[in-house]
Amino acid sequence: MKLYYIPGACSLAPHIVLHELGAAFTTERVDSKTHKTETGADYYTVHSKGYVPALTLDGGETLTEGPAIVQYLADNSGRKDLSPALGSIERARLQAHLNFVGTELHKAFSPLFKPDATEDEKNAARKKVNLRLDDVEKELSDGRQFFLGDAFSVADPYLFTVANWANFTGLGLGERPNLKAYVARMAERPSVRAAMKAEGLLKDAA
Ligand SMILES: N[C@@H](CCC(=O)N[C@@H](CS)C(=O)NCC(=O)O)C(=O)O
Repeated sequence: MKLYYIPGACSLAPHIVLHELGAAFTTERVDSKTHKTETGADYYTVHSKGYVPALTLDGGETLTEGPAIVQYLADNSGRKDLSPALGSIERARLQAHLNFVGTELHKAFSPLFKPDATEDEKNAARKKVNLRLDDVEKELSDGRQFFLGDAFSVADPYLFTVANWANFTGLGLGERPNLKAYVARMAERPSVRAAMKAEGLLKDAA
């Protein structure tokens, strides 16, 4: 398998899942400005929409859309603990959490990464992100260790990746003790450290 990624972008989530699974995979970095990959290939030939992540499977098929990729990886791994059984209420909750991160939190951040966004657009984005981070804080306030409850699932790499953007956009995680502790805990997880190190995000890591 080959994962196409931009360092620190939402592609970090499937990258973490691949490490979590101990899967055999390679990576290819994509330049977000030129849409060329590190080998000089035109990324649009991999993913017609030009954004990451994309995962090319060993058989040559390419999967896109982060939530679909992490679900596929979980379903096709030997690890039954990363995603609840098909048809269960817990499975629907996993889908709800992946969708929440994708459509409510991830996309709320987008203007903060756009060089041409106006200050008004950025302020509106900060307001929306704060609202959604508050939602996550409330959900974590029952003492759960992971996004779905007491067990790590493929929703965690996605929530960690996106929530952590607050630390890179000057927004910060604010007065949200549960979310701060969650992000700190996830940042110490070996799969998270391995993926972040591979993307050059842990400069001082050995
Ligand atoms: N709906 C897509 C969104 C992916 C997305 O927003 N990717 C961003 C990075 S987080 C990207 O590649 N931006 C660069 C570009 O659009 O050229 C998914 O969930 O996979």
